[in-house]
Amino acid sequence: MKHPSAENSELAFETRAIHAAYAPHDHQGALNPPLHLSSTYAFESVEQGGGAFAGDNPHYIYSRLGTPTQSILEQRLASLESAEAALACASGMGAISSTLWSLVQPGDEIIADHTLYGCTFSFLEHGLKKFGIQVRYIDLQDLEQLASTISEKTAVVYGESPANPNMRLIDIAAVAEITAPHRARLVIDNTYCTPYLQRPLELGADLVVHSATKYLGGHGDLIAGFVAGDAETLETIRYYGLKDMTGAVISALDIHLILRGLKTLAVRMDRHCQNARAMAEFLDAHPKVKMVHYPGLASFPQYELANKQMHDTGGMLAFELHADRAGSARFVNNLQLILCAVSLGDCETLIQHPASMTHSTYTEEELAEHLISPNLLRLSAGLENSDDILADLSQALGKL
Ligand code: 4LM
Repeated sequence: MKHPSAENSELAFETRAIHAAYAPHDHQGALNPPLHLSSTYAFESVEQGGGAFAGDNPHYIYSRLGTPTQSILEQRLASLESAEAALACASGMGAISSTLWSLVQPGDEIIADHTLYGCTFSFLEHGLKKFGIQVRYIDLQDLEQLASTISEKTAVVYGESPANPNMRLIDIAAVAEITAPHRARLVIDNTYCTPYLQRPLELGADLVVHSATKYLGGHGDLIAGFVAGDAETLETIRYYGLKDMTGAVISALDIHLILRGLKTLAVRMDRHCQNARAMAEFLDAHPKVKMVHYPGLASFPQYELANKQMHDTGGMLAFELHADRAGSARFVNNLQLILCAVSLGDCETLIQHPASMTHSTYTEEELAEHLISPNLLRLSAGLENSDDILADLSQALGKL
């Protein structure tokens, strides 16, 4: 009997997250794919090796280009993101930088949304700009501004939805429609949603990038990333962006941990969403809270767009207190169960202050220009019982 992993496109998302691209019976019944701890692969002859290098035969060559276990992970990730191909990398920044190095050359422009994760902003602003790439930051919610800014010089349109940290959404299908007639490729960072909640390629994006450090790993014990899209572009990113430009190669252990994390992604995401919604509703009703940014609240300005393009409203939220920066810091310091830490998508509920932590790569002026409030706090809902999380928020708010 053939395990259905080989013909997996008919299976549901949750099933593919567990079975896609791997048949245990082809590997002595091992439920989990064996790890290949080999940096190099032996050829039977010079001719076979030369053929592998020339791309004439599919032999593994050297682990910077991929390993058998990595191929399973990449096929599984591609299946989940509805992509032809995927490339696993050593970090989210490794995936983003390998992708962008592959798509741009001096004289090109990147149009990026106003709000980006701090190191992505820094890579564009302090990295690529040094090499003659123009970066224009616009409000990707403003479709007229995009239509009047995009030109044949634009190599990439880049955004996150929801954006880290202020939760602004991009109407991916509408942006894709404007981008499609141009040479520009639309790249969406889907870290906050995971493919369980949102699939940008199905909405018309060309490439999707991820920090797999977050929900995909899910347990705060690895750093990894991936990019997915059409097979031809992915080949360029693997054999140029990653192989030659960044060398951001994922480790064997991290491949295993992501394959393990993917098996529980769907059930974890459901709980992350439930807990985030409980926190958002609790904070929204609290007199000491000025503003809550969560796509699942009816007061969220893009509530309808969230319902249209996301299957659920996610595990992340941001909020501001009726307090200054020092007061907001005191609130965080008074939390007991909720931990003050960057990163997101872990089992533990985490809180952080973007202006001084994840987004400290922006100057004070840049924070304002890029719509990031200096007093904003960001919460990543964990998997604890929501009563315990709400009790912790409540006691710390009580001390304000
Ligand atoms: C954080 N984020 O926000 P690696 N894309 C997005 C991200 O949030 C991140 C990356 C890429 C945080 C890290 C400290 C939307 C990271 C970069 O950290 O390189 O896997 O991903 O807390």
